[in-house]
Amino acid sequence: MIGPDTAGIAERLGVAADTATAIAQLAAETGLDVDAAYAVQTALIQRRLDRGERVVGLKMGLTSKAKMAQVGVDEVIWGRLTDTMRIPDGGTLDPTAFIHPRVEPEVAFLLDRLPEPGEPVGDFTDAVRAVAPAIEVIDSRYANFSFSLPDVIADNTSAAAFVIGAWSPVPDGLDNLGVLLEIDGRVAQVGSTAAILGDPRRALDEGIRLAGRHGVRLREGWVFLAGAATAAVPLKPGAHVRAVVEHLGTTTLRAA
Ligand code: OOG
Ligand code: MG
Repeated sequence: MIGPDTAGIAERLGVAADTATAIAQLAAETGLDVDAAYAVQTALIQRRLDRGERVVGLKMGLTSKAKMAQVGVDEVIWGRLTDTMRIPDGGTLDPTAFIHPRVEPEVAFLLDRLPEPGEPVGDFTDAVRAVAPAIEVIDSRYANFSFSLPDVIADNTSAAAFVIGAWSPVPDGLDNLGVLLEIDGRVAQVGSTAAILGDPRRALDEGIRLAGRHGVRLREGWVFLAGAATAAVPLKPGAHVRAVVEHLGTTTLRAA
């Protein structure tokens, strides 16, 4: 049997992102399953590497019920972050370079040395050097932000951009910190880090395990986004976005 056209699908998704033009879902039509979808994601990232980008981290998706409910997919997924997706803290993003961008509040980890594949993480503070509040900008390349599980995996889990606040040493607990997303000084979402798999530290175990299945090993110095604690909110031109994570501080982003 001939499998799905990995390169062709990655090209369609890559062009959709480059031209900020939505496309129709494609997994059903092309017979993409989860494994084939991760192969498309790899090809999509390779397209970025070929033009000089570098992978700088891993992001988790759908680690909270709020997110699963918002997009109607209930499996934890992961995607890759590259250097050009990073926006400096307090920086500006041009929303017209995206299709229908949304922002969501996250917790970021700065990875330290990780155990060999298959070994347990052990002490979290050995694996993670620092933590920070973060904002992820997601932008599904599919029309109406509507997709199946393999569709969203192939699309690098809607990754578009991210902002990270100041790094802090790893606190004793990360499992019950208040999370706030403000747009133009008004509260848009409130939540708790407990929404992220009960404890965002668990997202790291899941990331190592799930990415490992596809031969991807997390590296020292990488950024790790544990997944949004709340539903995502549309990013409108001119908006000023602020994410606050209790004890970790604040990070901001402005839409041009
Ligand atoms: C998929 C990406 C989900 C998260 O933090 O849960 C994600 C999407 O919502 O389009 O990044
Ligand atoms: Mg996210």
